Order: sequence, then C-alpha cells, then structure tokens
Amino acid sequence: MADFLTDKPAKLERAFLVGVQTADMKEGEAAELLGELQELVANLRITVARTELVNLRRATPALLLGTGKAQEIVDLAKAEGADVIVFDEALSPAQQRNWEELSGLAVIDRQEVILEIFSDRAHTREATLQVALARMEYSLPRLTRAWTHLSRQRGKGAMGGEGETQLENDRRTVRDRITHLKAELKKVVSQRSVQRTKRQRVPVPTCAIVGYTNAGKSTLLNSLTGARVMAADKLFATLDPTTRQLVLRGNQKVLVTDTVGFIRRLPHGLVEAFKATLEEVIVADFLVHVLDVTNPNVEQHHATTLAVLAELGAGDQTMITVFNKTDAADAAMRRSARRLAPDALFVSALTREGLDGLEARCLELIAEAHAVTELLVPHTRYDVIARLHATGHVQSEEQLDDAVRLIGRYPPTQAAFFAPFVVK
Ligand SMILES: Nc1nc2c(ncn2[C@@H]2O[C@H](COP(=O)(O)OP(=O)(O)OP(=O)(O)O)[C@@H](O)[C@H]2O)c(=O)[nH]1
Ligand SMILES: [Mg+2]
Repeated sequence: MADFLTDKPAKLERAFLVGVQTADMKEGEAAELLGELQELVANLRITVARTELVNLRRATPALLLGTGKAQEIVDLAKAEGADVIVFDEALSPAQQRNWEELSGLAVIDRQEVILEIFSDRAHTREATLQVALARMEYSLPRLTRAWTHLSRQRGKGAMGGEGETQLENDRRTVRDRITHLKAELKKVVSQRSVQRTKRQRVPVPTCAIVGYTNAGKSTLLNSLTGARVMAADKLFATLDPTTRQLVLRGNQKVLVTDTVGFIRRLPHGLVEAFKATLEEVIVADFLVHVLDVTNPNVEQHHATTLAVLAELGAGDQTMITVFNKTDAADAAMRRSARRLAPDALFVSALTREGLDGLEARCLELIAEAHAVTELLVPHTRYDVIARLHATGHVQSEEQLDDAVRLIGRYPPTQAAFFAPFVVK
C-alpha cells in the first residue's frame, strides 16, 4: 500500500506549521500544542521551517481562517521555501482541498501527522492493520484533494467526465480496502482474545500501564519486570501491548501490560482502531497511570489520559498515579505534581528510585481486590465451586451437611457471580 507522505520524500521536506488559538481554548494552549506539533513533524523527518500562531475569533467554513489571513500564511510559507503547510487544528476535507488549491502546496493537519507516525511505527500484523484502517477512513472523504496518492495521476481541475469516473473508482477501491481490513482485523483480534481467555483461567491479577506518549511506560515495564521493550525518546515508540509477569513480595504474581501512549487530539479513527488493543486496559484489575513529572505540560497530559480512558470505557478503573523521571525533576516540578494528584507516587524508572513503593502499592490493591472470602455453596451448585477453582484460588474446601464451605480468592470481575454465596 502506498503512503501519502513517504511516497514522495523529495517533495515534503520543509514544513510551515500553523497553530490556531480559538476563543474556547485556554490561554497559551495553542502555543503548547504547536510545540508538540513541531515534535510530531520532526518525528517524520520533515524540517520545520517556521511556526505561526494565529488567533481565531470565528472559524470560516471555506478555509477555517479569513481569506486575508490565509493569503498571508501562503505567502509566508512560500517565502520560507516550505512544501507543506501543517495545521494543528483539524481541517475538514473541503478546507484542506481549498488550502491546497490556494497555495499549490500540500496541506495536512495534526491528525494526518499522527496517522503517519503510527504508520511508520506499526510492526506487528495487528498494529499495521489498525493503522491502515484508520488511514483509509481518514482518506475516504479526502480523495478529491490534489496530491492524494490515489488521485495523483488525475490532472488538477479535470473533475468532469473522466475525473468523476476516476473518483468513483477511487472511492470503491478505498471502501473495498476498508471492508477487507476490517475482516482481517477481526481474525487477528479473535486469535488474541483466545490467548487472553487462556490467561484469565490462571488466577493472576492484571495491571495495565497507561499514560501520555513518552512518559516512560516502557522503561517502567522494563525496570519492574526485566523485560526488554523498546524504550526511546520519541513519540509513540510503543504501539503493541506487551505483557510481562512481575513477581511481588510473598510470591504474588501480577501480569503487567505496556500500552500505546496517548496524545492530545488523537485522531478519532485511531482511538477506535486501538480500542481492541486497549482492551487490555479495560479488563485489567487496575491501572498504573505514568506521568512525566519534568514535562511542563504534565497537567494536560494527565487530563488527556483520563479523557481517553473514559472514552474507552475504563474511566472507573482503579488507578495508581505515578510521576516518573524524578531523577530529572526539581522541587517546583514535584510541588505542582503533588497538587495535581495528591495520592500519587514518585518514581524514577531509570534509577529505580521509588519502585519498591510502587510494588507495595500494587500488592495492597491486589490484596484489597482479591480479599480472602468465605463462601457457602449448596451441593446443587457444583458450577459455582467449579468456577471458583477455574477463575480464583481455593484455600480450603469443607463438605457440610447442606452445603460446601469454601475459603478462597477470586478476581473482581467475578464478584457479581459469587456475591450470593458470600458469607457476611
Ligand atoms: N531521566 C529519566 N528519563 C526517563 C525515565 N523513564 C524513561 N525515561 C526516558 O523517557 C523516554 C521515553 O521513555 P519510554 O519508556 O519509551 O516512554 P513511553 O511512555 O513508553 O513512550 P511511548 O511508547 O512513545 O508512548 C526515553 O528516552 C527514556 O529513556 C526516568 O525515570 N528518568
Ligand atoms: Mg513505550
């Protein structure tokens, strides 16, 4: 499958970035996002020639910005020798097309940049399929733009007759690919859920590490479990969940999963696409939310992660909040982190400072969630006894006249099932 950007490395080399501060945004938010966009674009090995922050009072349907401002930006971009204009704000397909016509340059938005990075990083079959699907869905309404791969051969302005037919063909091709990708994904995901069901039969509690991209999730997994997940100072180093076993004190085991990082303005298609991968997050017994305490935008990162978790249906999960990179933090950073999350732990995945405390907190949560309970199960309900053996851990089993008395633990996901038999 051809790539929109990587197909034409000769063309897209210098970017002109545009950040848009709208009335409903917090003071300085657009500037922060623009800084992040700069990093994202650099990740694609495109030089950032210049950035421009625009204050927008009212969005226009045609170009988002007013025509005067738009022309000004085109002139600036050309003066800088840019070959692509990148908007932090999402552009509608029509706005994007209008910008490309006005400027004669490639015009993309943050969403597309993120899609490109994900596509660069995808290695396993599932990640590749998910990213391909998100890109196809993004490009479907954008096929008429001047420089899309699928419509590139068509000359500009040749929209009558043959052009229309071509467009119809392109649309069909993309729709067919979407159908095909969805079917492939279904197969891959069902294989994975078989693996997970197998794992759930073992009564090992599970934990998912979540957080903003580059917070140090993979480094933390590596430090905790001796795993060798790639950790790197780049955004979205991890796309696929990796699960490793961590052995806590008293030989208590817990399965820890590292997950894809979150980011502000994550393309919606990607959240959708990654829901399957992030199922690990939803089914986990608890989450470890990792934050980079040294990042000046840590407050936004905190809010973004919580928002994405809520969108995934994991908003109510039990969570340990962890500020990472304490080795590089000063007192002021620690103070504001403390204000943001008073119960949080402070660790350094790099120097291992604070990891004992984190492990102790995990143990506490597991003990709370998997408290030893006493159950009285009628002889007629052998299925209940069988389920406790299968999903939990039975310490003792005693035959009484009218029931079986069991003492054991079970995972929280089974609590509703066992509740009627619990001895108060
Ligand atoms: N100083 C310091 N740097 C750290 C620490 N933990 C991680 N890092 C660095 O932060 C960068 C990102 O670490 P990763 O573990 O890849 O972060 P991640 O959260 O997995 O990132 P994504 O997979 O991209 O979402 C790397 O350069 C790490 O070396 C720490 O405790 N202290
Ligand atoms: Mg990672």
